[in-house]
Amino acid sequence: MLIHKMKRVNGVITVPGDKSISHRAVMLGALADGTTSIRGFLRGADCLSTIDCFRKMGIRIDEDGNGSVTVHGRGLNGLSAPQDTLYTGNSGTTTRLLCGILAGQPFDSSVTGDASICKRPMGRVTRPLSLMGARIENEYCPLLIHGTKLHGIDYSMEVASAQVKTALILAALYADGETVIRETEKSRDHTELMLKAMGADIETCGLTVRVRRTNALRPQDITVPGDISSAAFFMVLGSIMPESEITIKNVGINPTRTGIIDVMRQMGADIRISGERTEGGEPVADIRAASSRLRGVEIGGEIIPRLIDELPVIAAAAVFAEGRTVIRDARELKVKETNRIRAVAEEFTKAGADITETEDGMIINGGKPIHGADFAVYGDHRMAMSLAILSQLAEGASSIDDASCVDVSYPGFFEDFYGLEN
Ligand code: SPQ
Repeated sequence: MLIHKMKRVNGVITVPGDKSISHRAVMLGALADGTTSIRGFLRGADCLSTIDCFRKMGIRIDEDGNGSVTVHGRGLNGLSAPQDTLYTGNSGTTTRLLCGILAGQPFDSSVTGDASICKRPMGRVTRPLSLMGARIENEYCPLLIHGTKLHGIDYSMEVASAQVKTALILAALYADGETVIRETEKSRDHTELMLKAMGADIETCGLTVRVRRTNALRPQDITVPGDISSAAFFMVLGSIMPESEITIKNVGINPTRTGIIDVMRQMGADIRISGERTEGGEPVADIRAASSRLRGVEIGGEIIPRLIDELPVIAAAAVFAEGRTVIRDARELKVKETNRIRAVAEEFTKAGADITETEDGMIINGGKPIHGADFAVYGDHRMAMSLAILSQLAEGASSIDDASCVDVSYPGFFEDFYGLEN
């Protein structure tokens, strides 16, 4: 697809619902006793995979096609054995969180996904689950899960990962005794917030989460805020384009996700937050981004899990920022939908950007002109959207080899993107 270049962008948009919260709402809704209503559900391919997996386990889930979803939960022990392999598509979240739920069921199951999922490491989830007694064959998909009795553990995590943490929390709902999970750095805490609201026995203190077996979860009415990981593309676009201003309404600003705002402001971006409120236990606000002169920054340490998915688009911002940007401590990018360190470095280099891949991140010397190119996106939604942003200020034409992969997290991205031109 050719990327159309816009001169200026202006306007107000609403991005689709948060992907992480949408997954969790369906999963926990399925395990609750009764009907959970979800508004603002992300109808992206990943979250639809989650719905499909739970339907295969006997859960009735009604959808109106506009983001209203009703999950008819059957309780923690109400899932039925799936007749087929559970197919998780491109979704790491579905795959890893399912492992936590399936490990403690009274039935066996198998889980697999697309070619990208089959290359992503699952041992980070299956190994700690096995310490709880889980019996899971293989460290890459397809996974064979022999449901069994679980017991609590005290586990210090090896990587900062909300998916590993959540898989253990979900298994702990079925385990005898207490499970203690110690994080290295704080990762997104949507599961903890939702489970507390549903009445689970869960406590968080700093980097430690304690969970005890739960007999019942209360169904909820859940309103999913706009996804800050999707809003990030417009924060960067509004900042780099001349004479531009974009307001993104109704975005989730859970502090475990707002690293993008901190970094963009540190780069000198004119980002304003207004209308802060809490909806369904999650903080929400409107975010306005306007044209700014950006400067390079150093990004590393505890902020990384708070912006891990935004690093490709932050790298695009860094290309247009004066001076050097160094991203470190971001090894986790290598095990996403693709190796996002390598993919960003290779594709941005095609455009003439001064970017060097490092062992745990990248170094970008920004503020130099770049040119258009024919980009590969490696089937990765965040690469496709980041390259569309990068192309806006490149001299000459650009294309991407796959635009449809944006459907994973942001169906309708290009309509919203071009709708801002003026
Ligand atoms: O679900 P998936 O494929 O892993 O999606 C990604 C993404 O870019 O959308 C990562 F590739 O987001 C993850 C995120 O990186 C979603 C997530 C979650 O909902 O818990 C947590 C993060 O992953 P991790 O491995 O750091 O826990």
